[in-house]
Amino acid sequence: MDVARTKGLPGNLPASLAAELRGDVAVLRLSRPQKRNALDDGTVYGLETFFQALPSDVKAVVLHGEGDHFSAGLDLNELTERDFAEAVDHSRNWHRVFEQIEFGRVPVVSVLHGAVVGGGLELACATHVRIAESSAYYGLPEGTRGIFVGGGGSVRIPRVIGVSRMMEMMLTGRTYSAEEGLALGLSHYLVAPGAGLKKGLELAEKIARNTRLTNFAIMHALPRIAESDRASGYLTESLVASLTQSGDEAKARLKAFLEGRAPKVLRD
Ligand code: 1HE
Repeated sequence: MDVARTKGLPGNLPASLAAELRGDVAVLRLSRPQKRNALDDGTVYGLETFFQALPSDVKAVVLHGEGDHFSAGLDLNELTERDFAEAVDHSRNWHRVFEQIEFGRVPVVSVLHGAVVGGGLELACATHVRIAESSAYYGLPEGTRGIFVGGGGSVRIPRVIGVSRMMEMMLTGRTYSAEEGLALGLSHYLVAPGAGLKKGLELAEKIARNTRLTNFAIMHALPRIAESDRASGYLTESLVASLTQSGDEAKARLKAFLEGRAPKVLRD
């Protein structure tokens, strides 16, 4: 693996974010451990800067957190003085930024540990592949704090665990462990403490080897197809399938397999 580099990454990130390049994978770290990586406005705008300015040769991103927790969610200090209109703007900002992650240019792998709560869980659910270390736990304390999710959580989280489970989490303030989160789909992998970043880089490198068109189709077409009616879904799928197959790289990969030069699909 390459030695960490930062060349080409935006130099104007806030102190709460640290970025580096490892080959064609960019690694972004939430770096505000003294506040448990609580997401203040500066950090949220910094996420936007990072994802907007990703160098064109970056093919995947790994997002992780410094310290004992992935993220304690919204920085509650910023909540106390807002009026209604400011609160709407704040929520809409989170929506815009997290949409850039979910529907951005490259897939994002998140590495979760410790608290993954409130806005931290909303952020995690905007990423495409989630790896949990066994210390991870998930919660939506908004319900018991007298507020509501505002970072797109009510749109994304029910698509992962269902409306009923999210409702119960918010009503009772219950948390799910890393093991439970794996069973529910909050994470796709469960690894030992400290093993998440290595696994994240390994998966991001695999993702980076996919063709650009396929990654685009998986990130952008698949969720839209899944949300459309069947007839529109079948139509869109056939168009996207044809688009990806027509690429030179896809043709070369299929030919390589038929000539015995490409890996087989074997069990992990
Ligand atoms: C914070 C925050 C925060 C920690 N905003 N400052 N999120 C929550 O309701 C979760 C709130 N946080 C916690 O429950 C705990 O901090 C943790 C379980 C995550 C970690 O506990 P611990 O014992 O390791 O740390 P701590 O002593 O509680 O916190 C260390 C410092 O971080 C402390 O500040 P200090 O100046 O006294 O050192 C805390 O005040 C600070 N801190 N979490 C502000 N969240 C778009 S809408 C999204 C809505 C939400 O996300 S609501 C859920 C908010």
